[in-house]
Amino acid sequence: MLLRHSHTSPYVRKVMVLLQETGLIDQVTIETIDGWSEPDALTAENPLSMVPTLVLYDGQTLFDSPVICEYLDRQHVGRPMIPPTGEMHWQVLREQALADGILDAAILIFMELGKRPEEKRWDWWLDLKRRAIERALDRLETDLDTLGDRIDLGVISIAVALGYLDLRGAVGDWRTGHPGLADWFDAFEQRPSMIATRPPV
Ligand SMILES: N[C@@H](CCC(=O)N[C@@H](CS)C(=O)NCC(=O)O)C(=O)O
Repeated sequence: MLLRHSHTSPYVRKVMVLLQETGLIDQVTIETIDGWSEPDALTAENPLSMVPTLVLYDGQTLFDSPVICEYLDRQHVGRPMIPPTGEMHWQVLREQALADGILDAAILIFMELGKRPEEKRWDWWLDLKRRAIERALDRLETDLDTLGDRIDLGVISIAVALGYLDLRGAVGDWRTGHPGLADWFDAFEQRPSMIATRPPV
């Protein structure tokens, strides 16, 4: 398998942490590519020109990190990262959706602040996205006791989203208002899978 990769993409990092945690990392060739420059190799595999994109042994491609993670989770024999049934199945998927939503909002903020000329900034839009992230963080702080010492796609997604907030500073200091979540993240970040996938600063 071939994974189209970027060192700073949090969606790629989610896939990479899952590959590390499941031991599948040795079965995947990692190729770094810039989706934003629409390279032919990537657009041929994924018309959206986005990373992560996974090329399978038969040449088929998968994209959107939740789809890639679900596929990969069926390729190993260890404990599933997405519990197949029951309440935890939906909890893990809900957590992934919440974490990916934080990422979507944080990336929009990053684009608005980092790429758009200052005089064209849309404050209403920025505030809307910041409030979405704040509410999501509040929810995670409230539900902290459900995170515990689990290792699955839900908590991987949450940790990757918090790591991206640190990387880009989209909402400034998120830790002070969410001390339990910050402690949980500081511990989770020490996992070898998180250390191995840290974005360059
Ligand atoms: N929903 C997608 C989001 C992927 C995504 O936004 N990737 C960004 C990098 S962080 C990208 O490749 N952007 C290139 C573009 O939008 O042209 C996923 O979960 O995989």
